[in-house]
Amino acid sequence: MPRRLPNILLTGTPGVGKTTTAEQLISLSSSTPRRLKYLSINDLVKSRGCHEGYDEELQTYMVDDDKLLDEVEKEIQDGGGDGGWVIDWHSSAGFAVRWIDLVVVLRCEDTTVLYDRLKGRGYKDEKVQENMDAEIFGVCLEEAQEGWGEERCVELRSQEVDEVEGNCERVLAWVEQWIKDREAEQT
Ligand code: DAT
Repeated sequence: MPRRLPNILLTGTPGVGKTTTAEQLISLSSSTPRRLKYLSINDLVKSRGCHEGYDEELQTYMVDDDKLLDEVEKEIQDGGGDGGWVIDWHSSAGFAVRWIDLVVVLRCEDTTVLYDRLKGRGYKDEKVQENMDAEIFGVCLEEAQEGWGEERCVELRSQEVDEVEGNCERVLAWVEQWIKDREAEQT
């Protein structure tokens, strides 16, 4: 059974605005027939114990990828069911291509902006630098394009506050188009 709504992976370097954008997407879609559901992988890692503890030095959970991907698979019914998931994670590695219809890669290439956001979270200099390097080199975008191809990956700038709403509107317009295309295929 094809899913009724597309699944969207919202990815990008930590601090680019994935959670902010996902929350707004969920809120904007909540009063429409295309209600989207939020899946925070950060929360899943913690609530389902998909990790081998918290590394104080690296300021991160040591994620057990196999366990995590099993939990994601369960949660989104292996890409079956109704769909409509907005998945928030800093990586697309290990995600089955069939699970996801669109990968949205948020970008904040102005490193002074990203620096302030990451510092604001209390990250150590080394961790801030590591994330800024990942953003400069476009690591998340490259990873996503390798998996889904350029046509199923969209890169959106997320530097200014007012870009969040515009980005959400673009994603929602894409959802509408995805539905129309599926309906056309079935007739
Ligand atoms: P992520 O989930 O990618 O780690 P976030 O949504 O938690 O990022 O955002 C990090 C911080 O940056 C948070 O204080 C909100 C702010 N922010 C996010 N997107 C923004 C944007 N487009 N313009 C300005 N601030 C933004």
